[in-house]
Amino acid sequence: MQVNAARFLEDLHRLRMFGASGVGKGVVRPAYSEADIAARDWLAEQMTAAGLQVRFDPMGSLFGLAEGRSLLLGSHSDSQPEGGWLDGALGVVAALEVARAAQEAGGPAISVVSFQDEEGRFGVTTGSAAWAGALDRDAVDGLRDRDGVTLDAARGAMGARLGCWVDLARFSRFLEMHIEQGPALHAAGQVVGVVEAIVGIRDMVITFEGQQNHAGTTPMALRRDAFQALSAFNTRLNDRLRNIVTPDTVWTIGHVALHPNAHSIVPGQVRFSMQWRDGDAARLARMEAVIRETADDVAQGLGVGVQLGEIFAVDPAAMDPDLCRALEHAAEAEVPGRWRRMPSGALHDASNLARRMPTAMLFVPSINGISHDFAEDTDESDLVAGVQVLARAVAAL
Ligand code: HGY
Ligand code: MN
Ligand code: MN
Repeated sequence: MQVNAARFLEDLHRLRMFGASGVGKGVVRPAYSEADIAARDWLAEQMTAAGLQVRFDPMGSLFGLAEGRSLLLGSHSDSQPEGGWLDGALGVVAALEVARAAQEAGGPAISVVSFQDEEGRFGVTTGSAAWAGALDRDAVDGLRDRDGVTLDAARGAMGARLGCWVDLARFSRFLEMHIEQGPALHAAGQVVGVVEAIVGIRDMVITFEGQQNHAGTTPMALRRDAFQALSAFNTRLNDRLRNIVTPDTVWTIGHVALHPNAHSIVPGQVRFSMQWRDGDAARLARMEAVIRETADDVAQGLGVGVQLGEIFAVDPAAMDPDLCRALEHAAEAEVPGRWRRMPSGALHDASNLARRMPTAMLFVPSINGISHDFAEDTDESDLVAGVQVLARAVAAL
């Protein structure tokens, strides 16, 4: 099987024009945005041209279906609010290229997918979670983004494209190519990472309710300042987590909405995201207990109210050993000695798929380990080497 490197790179660059940020190669293509839907329409055309049958499922995930039972390859084409050109897009275009190369070589049959909302505008890996049964398909409608828009309203923008669910039994295995999004491969001068396991994640919204008041006349001792509650929570949490985390554990407060967010008003409310990740589900549960306890302590101490929202959870997922071996053999053949086994600290659609079929992932380096930023990039020679490893592994399967 021979991939066409020029065709692959050209398609990758064409995809990045949908929602191009104008800053470097960055993209702004969040789930269900105009740019996201236009990108999916363009991808659907490429799938049709490759002889695949196009189907959008009820979430808006786009499938290019081969006839009969097939391998499934792909990733996602939605982006973070400020995203790079490769996160997700690489895996979708690599899948398309390998499907075309396989057809030109006379087999095997390969289907392609671009899952919807991997980046979690409405939760965490929403499209693949609903498809694979990790999320209740009937309960997704009411999920809300950070501006309060419901998923049902947002996906309405996809209109008549939306069809019925694709039967999971059509697919024998799932392979996802992705950028590493971290520093390990780039720092080591390596070209390929074979993912052994993907970390688990917990994500919730916390709200502190204080008392909005005048910033000039309200004595410090009488204030119930929501920002001070967040500040105390963050400091105390970092201190209390120290005893239970490992150097690989991560936690992030990434979105903060302070109300009313004005210079001369003591803030009355703060609503913020609290996310934590680790490869060990038991540690994730211990962290949750500490987070809840710390939020309660801060609320009591400062006389503010606290609400803890629903938790979005994806458990740590091991990759399929046989598929990993196929990727390792292909990596050793294509880039001898320049690959490694590694965990993934980023979440992927593969986490949900691993519950339902043998699943594996392949990484290529991220320059300086940067991702979820317009500056995200990878050397084109590494992109091509990665897709060649993927094609070789697929041929061997
Ligand atoms: O956040 C993640 O790990 C993924 O990029 N959605
Ligand atoms: Mn991704
Ligand atoms: Mn991402």
